[in-house]
Amino acid sequence: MRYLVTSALPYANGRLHIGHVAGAYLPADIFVRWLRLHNEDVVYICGTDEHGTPISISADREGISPTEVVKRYHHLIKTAFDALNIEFDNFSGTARPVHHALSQEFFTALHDEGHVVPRVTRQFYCEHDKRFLPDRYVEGICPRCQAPGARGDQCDNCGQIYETTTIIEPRCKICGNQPVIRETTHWYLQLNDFKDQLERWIATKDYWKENVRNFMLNLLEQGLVERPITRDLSWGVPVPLKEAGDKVLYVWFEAPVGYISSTIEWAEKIGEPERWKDYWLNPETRLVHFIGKDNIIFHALIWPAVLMGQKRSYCLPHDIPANEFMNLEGKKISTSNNWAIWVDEFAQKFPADYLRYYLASNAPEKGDSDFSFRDFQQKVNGDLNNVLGNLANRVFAFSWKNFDGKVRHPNLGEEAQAVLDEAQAIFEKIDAGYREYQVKNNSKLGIDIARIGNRFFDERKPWVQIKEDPKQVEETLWTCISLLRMASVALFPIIPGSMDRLRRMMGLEALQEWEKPDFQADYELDQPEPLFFKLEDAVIEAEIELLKQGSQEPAVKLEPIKDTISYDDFAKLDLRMAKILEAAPVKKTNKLLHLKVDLGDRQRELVAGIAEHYKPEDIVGKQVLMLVNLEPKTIRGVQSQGMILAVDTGQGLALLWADKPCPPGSVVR
Ligand code: B3M
Ligand code: ZN
Repeated sequence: MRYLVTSALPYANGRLHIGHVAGAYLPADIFVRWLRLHNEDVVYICGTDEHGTPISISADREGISPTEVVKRYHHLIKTAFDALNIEFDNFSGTARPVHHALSQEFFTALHDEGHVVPRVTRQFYCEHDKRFLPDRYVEGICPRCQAPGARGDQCDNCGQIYETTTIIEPRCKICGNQPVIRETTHWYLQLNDFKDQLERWIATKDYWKENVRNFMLNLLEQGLVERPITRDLSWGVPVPLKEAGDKVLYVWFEAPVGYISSTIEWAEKIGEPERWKDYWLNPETRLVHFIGKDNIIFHALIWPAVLMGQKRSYCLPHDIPANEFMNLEGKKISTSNNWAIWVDEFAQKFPADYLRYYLASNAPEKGDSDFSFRDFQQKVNGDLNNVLGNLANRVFAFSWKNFDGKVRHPNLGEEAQAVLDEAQAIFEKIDAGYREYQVKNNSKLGIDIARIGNRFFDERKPWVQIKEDPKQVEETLWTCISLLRMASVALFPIIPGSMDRLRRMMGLEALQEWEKPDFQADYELDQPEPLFFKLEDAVIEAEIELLKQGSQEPAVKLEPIKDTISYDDFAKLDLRMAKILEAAPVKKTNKLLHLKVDLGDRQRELVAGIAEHYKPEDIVGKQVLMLVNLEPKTIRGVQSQGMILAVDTGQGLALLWADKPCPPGSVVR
């Protein structure tokens, strides 16, 4: 079988957190590893989503260009995937030329056939910022489910997309003002043109996950409305029409095309530039899109329609395993509130397989799941250490001690045979489970195989039997090693690194294909080393503390920008560098410092509300920015002649220094 597997393209505007990984990446990587073990022909594709308002808003916020945002986060995201051993065949980005060209071709094909038509439409416009406000530039209340915080193009709460202008209590994300509605022209995809084809196609998808199928059936029932696929933005793929001016393609129109452009890039990299066609232009290819539930509508409805409207016949999605979300310690993961665990950071502290195992055993397959550090500790200590690691340790130690690491295939008695049969039945279930993306159940079943081994070991008591019946002990050890070997195959897609090591310790070759249980082998063991180590309470407590602290850094509350002033207004401010000569607390308050400053030609005294943030001895001798022509005011009996300036960071005040020494009194312009 030929497979093309994709994971949703993460926006290149932030770091990767565990929620992303649990939904769209780890399950895909596990599936792909399992396919490869079965010698299936599979290409696993991803890349960063580098356009759209998520990127341009981040760029505005960080004061850098979209290109810089994309470069920074593409790199960080890729590093995080590497750290977790998520192995794509290609990891591209949608700002690359090959993607631009292909996306435009996609648009043109639809346009040529009349599936895309221009419409004069009403759109939010911010009079303050003098621009149209696409998608995430507007926020308000969802017109469908009434949830607050709904974005212009989609509501996070109900997953619905809607006509932006129907959003309730809209606000401009840049300045906080209420936008007005203006007319502009956009190009609309005529989804209805594909209605029959979509319905026939969906009818063949009875094997889809229920959440995805129901979502689709529901949409088809509601009726397909035309969707605008162009935007007023300066960052994106230009619309390939003269009359479109400098509008760009809607990010959700072109991002899925990234699956193809990334495959083209892959084909070029391996030196077979035509190879991508073997996958994408082959109706037999099983195209599998791993995504989060908020992406269903784009992958299961709009993207297939876009593919149907092309001149070439592309394969359509075979399956769309969409996962639910993962929460963190009972709360929704939120990057803006810093309530998140960053994968790159986490992978520096813990082995990748711990996270892979935990996320797999807790995968949000049917409903949302929760990451909790206690539970993480318990799964690592309980399952990996106490069950799997323990079986390996005791069997290896015992075999070395008594048999010099050589365990020969015995004449199997009934008891041992029954144990092997029991494990083999589980092993086969696991194999079948991977085909259905059953990551969660398979992690449990894989550990169950080792559990059977521990039970058998305990029953047989080889530490007693070694004196009375060494033959039986050999049988016990061989049986347990056979179980470990089964586990090393069964769990390989989930925790490949540890299972590689386990096989090395068993004197086996690295796993190349899905190995059926071997009940004939003799073993010459390698020196054992612990497979896993325990997570101590102190380590876990420190992590919990860190998470809580991090989230207490309040995200800076941005205030609306004040009304425009003229240069003359600005020029009225007399700003200078002032050198602090003396500083002392003002009596009976803990907020104020009494300062004496040098302005070159004169000295001044003033009261500054910085005592909670700076100690007198830390600022004496420093030069700070000061407004010197503010009208004097008496504060706590001191005449304050001016004001020193500081940044309100949300967590305190930061004084402003110059980055070169400057004579006291130097003017700021
Ligand atoms: N970047 C949305 C997201 O990260 C989007 C996925 C694109 S897949 C083609 O949720
Ligand atoms: Zn605005």
